[in-house]
Amino acid sequence: MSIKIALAGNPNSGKTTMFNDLTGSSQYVGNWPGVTVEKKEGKLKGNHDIIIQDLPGIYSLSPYSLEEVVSRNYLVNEKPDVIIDIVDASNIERNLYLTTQLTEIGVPVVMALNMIDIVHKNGDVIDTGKLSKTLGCEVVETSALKGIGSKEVIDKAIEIVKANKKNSPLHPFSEKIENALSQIEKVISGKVDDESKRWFSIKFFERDEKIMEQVSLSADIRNQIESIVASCEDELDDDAESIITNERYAYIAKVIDKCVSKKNKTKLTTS
Ligand code: BGO
Repeated sequence: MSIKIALAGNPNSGKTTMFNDLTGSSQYVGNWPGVTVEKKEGKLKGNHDIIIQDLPGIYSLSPYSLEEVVSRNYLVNEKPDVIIDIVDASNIERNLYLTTQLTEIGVPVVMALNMIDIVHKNGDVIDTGKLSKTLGCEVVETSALKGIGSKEVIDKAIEIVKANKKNSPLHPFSEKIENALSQIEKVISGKVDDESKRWFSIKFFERDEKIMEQVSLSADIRNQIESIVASCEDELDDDAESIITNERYAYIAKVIDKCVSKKNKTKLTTS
């Protein structure tokens, strides 16, 4: 059985280092169709049934950059069997912004908590068990530069695919938004596949035109979605996109508070 694994992560998270470690010389480099964004694909060293698709380095899955659009189209339309989310553990807070979005797509996610050597060197501690439980995905510590953990990440990813495990997005938005999202989910039911309906409802909530164009929705459905979004905006007195972004940051701050202890915390003084 051939398995498709996608590598996603922020620029400089160690994605290329991990990709090279996993694939060795078995790589094909080209461009994504129609755009001059580099496309790298390879086969896992020692098991050529495992195809590894390297995605461009990205911070988010917004519609505003070519790299992000290429990545999200691949993840949502081509549907790899599993995503390996490469996170720079020494910059975990910033990197989790993408993670919150990857876990909404409906494809299982395994997190490679990379650059863990730097975290250890700094004397910081990340509770990977808590992180895994909180985010609802497997977390494996890695140091791609030293070749540590890459095999474990791949093994976890393959195990998840073979067991047909799904990760449920545990990242909840506040009640009002969750209500709006479930109303949108109902309205678009049957128009998108079940596994991706959360992703689509969030994108529709954000009025993401690129995604709206991909799914043919009648004028009536569009109007229903617009009235759900507008009434939530009214209640929360903010625009839909900012509402989602701010809630992601608030959620990440809570995750960090729960799972990360920094040796050198910036201390607040009263003087
Ligand atoms: C340079 N640990 C540590 N300590 N470093 C790592 C790890 C890790 O686990 N993984 C990767 N790196 P990319 P993207 C560099 O290139 O794979 C390092 O953008 C340098 N180069 O070696 O390129 C990796 O593909 C000169 O560092 O990331 C690389 O995601 C001085 O992180 C950098 C210092 O990795 C980015 C570092 C000329």
